[in-house]
Amino acid sequence: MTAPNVFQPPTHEGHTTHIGSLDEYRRMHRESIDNPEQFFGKLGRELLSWSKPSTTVKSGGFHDGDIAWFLGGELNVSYNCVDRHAAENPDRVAIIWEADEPGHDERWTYRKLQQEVCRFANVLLKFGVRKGDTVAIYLPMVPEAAVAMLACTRIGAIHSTVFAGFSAEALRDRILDADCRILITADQGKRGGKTVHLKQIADEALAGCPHVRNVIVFQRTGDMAVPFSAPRDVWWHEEVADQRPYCPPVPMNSEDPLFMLYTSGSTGKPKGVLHTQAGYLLGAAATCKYVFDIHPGDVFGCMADVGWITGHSYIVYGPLALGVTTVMFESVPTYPNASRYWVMVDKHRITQFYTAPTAIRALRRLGDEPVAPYKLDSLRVLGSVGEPINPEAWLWYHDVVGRKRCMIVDTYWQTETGSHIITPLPGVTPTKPGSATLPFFGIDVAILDPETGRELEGNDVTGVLAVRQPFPSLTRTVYNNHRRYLDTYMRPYNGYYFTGDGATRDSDGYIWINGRLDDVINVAGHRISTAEVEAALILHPACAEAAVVGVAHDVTGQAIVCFCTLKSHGAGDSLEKALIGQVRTHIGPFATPQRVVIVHDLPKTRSGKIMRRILRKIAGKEVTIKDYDEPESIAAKLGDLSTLAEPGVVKHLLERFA
Ligand code: 6R9
Repeated sequence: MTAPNVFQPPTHEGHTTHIGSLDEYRRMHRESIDNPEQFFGKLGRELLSWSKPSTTVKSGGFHDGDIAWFLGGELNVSYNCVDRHAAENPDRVAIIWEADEPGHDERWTYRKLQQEVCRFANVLLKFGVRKGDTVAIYLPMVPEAAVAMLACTRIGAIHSTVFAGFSAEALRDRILDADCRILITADQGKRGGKTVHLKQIADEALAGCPHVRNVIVFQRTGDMAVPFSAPRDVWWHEEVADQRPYCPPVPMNSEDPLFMLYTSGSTGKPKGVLHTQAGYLLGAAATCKYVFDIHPGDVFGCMADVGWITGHSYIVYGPLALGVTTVMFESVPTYPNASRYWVMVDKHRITQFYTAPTAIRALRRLGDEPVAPYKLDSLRVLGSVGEPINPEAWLWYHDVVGRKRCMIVDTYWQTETGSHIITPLPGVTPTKPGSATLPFFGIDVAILDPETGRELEGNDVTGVLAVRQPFPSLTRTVYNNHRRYLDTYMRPYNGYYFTGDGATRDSDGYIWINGRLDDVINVAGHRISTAEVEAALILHPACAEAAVVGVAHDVTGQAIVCFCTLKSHGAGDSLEKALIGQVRTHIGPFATPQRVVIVHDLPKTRSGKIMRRILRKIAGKEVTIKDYDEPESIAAKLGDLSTLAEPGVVKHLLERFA
């Protein structure tokens, strides 16, 4: 592996990574697959504290959907994430909160975190929450969001965190599906200088949730005009003031439910993906340790929101289980300007920085100047998550942010997997921009032929990404719908966990994620990944972002349609032609797009994922500007738009595509 596009893992003076070489990784990986009982039994003893050791390490399987890890064992997640560190290092900083207002931050020690978690756990008990009850959390990015989650785990309640960008309707559906009786929210949220009216939205949602007994309201802004109806509504600060700062952690069985998190499938209503105690926590802690090479004293900066799985595993559970400092960032990368991240990295001496390709591309679009003045010398590892990262963005991250001295970890995983499953490791994996590289411990990757389901052996193969054997942090069920769990993940390819993504194993055995299977376009028998076309488009100096979809075509089966945003405004036929040429030269004439449409904005979820479903329908002319005046027809044709960050983008796209 000496090709120019391969980057050897960097070394840092005076620092030794947990794993020292690719050979060592290969040995450990082999053992984790051949002897998972021994491998994970040992890891579970090393990384977690148990009130009762388990009697078996691994049981059950994909076929019956009865996977279980560490049966017979007992532990408490909040004890693991808080108490044991508070006992050893009470003054160590657990959470750095970087508020929306530039220059405002708070540092919470493990001692303080323990007291606040205990006080709030006692509040939950006061309001009748018991082991096994479900609690809805609809909070902005404040430390109290972590406190609420950890307090639930302390008493064995199951939390269902709903991202604070979701609408009232989406919140209502999730509260109803999980049958939550308690909602924890805030008066308002702050994001990029704007106010989010959380309590008002929550009230709207609750109009349809007669079973919710109490709403615990955290005061973020203190705006007196916020609606409040006692006795249902109570103030967080008033309630905790009356509580004792200690609450005994309830020992939980390894397979008791820990939390659920709703995620949308390609069709139908969102599913409540359920995770359990020990396996999930072990996955989060182990990946945090090895993928980010976390060592004591590190300051871990994950820029996700706690409302998504990335926030659960890599803001709250993973870093806190390891007893390091985690950063909670309330703002957006461009507020008050495009240097916000870098100011923060230098200020808090962040050692691992973790964000999404969409943010990297947005910042890259604004040039190198906002990054240049900052030292960024505390950084060792830069992570990427959520979607395939195109090589252009990867290289910018590596060169301009990482100054060519940081490891880039392109971490592939899902809400369902709970923690990383394919990713490079610092000190170990030579990286190739755009490849998630190699499987994590315990992940037995298979690439299947989509039609026959047969395994494609060897290298240089493309197919369906699946996993051959259970691993600790995999979801155990869809809340109240085990049938859907089996149908979605276990039945499509019998004996495998089906990821829903396509992947290629290249000639070196490296995995490249080709995106969701429905994003792979087949043009005249050639399978073309939308990600590949997008990566080609973005290489054009004028192109900022690209989203590519397949539309039905009479002759070739499917054809490629591209939506592009530009770095600076301007359009014209010549540029569209140049972008088409770009794809022809970078992939080949068979990948020539039928059309390139220049747009101001792409439809994205609030977590930054491009909603190709919408583009596919617009490009396929399933919906046109004529439909726009009939909201019902738009909804019927485009499906659920509740996760769309900027609803106005739909009209713009329809106009551009007319
Ligand atoms: C963690 C998270 C999961 C889907 C997944 C895949 C895409 C995530 C990726 C990636 C390529 C990566 N995805 N990470 N694709 N490279 N490094 O994002 O969970 O929101 O459930 O999304 O995201 O398509 O199937 P989730």
